Amino acid sequence: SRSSLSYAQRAEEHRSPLVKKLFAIAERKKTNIVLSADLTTTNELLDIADRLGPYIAVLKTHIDIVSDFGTSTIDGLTQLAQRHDFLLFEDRKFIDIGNTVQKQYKGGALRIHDWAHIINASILAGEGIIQALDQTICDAGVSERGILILAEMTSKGSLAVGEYTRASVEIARKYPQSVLGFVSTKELSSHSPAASPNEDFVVFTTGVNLSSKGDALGQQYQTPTMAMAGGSDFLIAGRGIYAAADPVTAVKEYQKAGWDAYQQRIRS
Ligand code: 6AU
Repeated sequence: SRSSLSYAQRAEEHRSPLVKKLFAIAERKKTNIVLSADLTTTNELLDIADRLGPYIAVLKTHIDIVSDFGTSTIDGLTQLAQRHDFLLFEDRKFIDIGNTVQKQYKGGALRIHDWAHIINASILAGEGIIQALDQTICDAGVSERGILILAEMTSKGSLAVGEYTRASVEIARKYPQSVLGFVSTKELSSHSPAASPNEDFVVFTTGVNLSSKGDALGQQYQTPTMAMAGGSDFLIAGRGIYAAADPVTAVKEYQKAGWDAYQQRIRS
């Protein structure tokens, strides 16, 4: 099955140039860590990206929380992504009608389409949101842009479960050009028949922490080992890494835990 294949094997078979690049980075750097860099100033964001860049595959931003956001924020991130060989994922969680999300994605103050390789979106509004983002990506003709559908959420009492999660998978299958996979707590697509025999969605799992079970505002965590055993491909961790006393030591611990669990999975 898909989860016993290596990133290198999956890179070879995958139709998406962006997924090929992502898997190649993971193999080269031996990391499946996505740093959730939820820092609120440009200096702090760029500093953590520079220090932890060598150990991560993807840097995830919430660019709208950066209080002094500007061209230097984006230029800095883009340069560091090239220097340290990682991709940029803007965690904007698009959720509106198609016409609005196209404007939020392509232009506006944040110019997300210009610099973020990966974005995420919710299907609460129906298929039209994915259609709209897919259209923007396909029309722009830039191959290195993709969407993750937010099929579940890690917060307590999340309503993104059951039929909603199943519908996320069904919609993802209709947009193979732009939908790379999911943000979810576990692998989802093997439970229902694939539209194509080559289907290979990438699973990004958030709510990952080595030492905490949650926070005071409803976040719920699992460990890297649990997430990888559940079929995750990339582990998103934020406070567990950047808020540690020594973030470099912490990111190396997450990198090792994630990589060991991955190797164990492809061996079994
Ligand atoms: O490791 P943390 O708890 O410090 O940060 C988790 C990060 C945050 C959340 O906005 C995000 O992951 N997140 C997401 C994403 C990535 O879409 C979905 C979700 O269900 N839960 C979650 O925490 O930046």
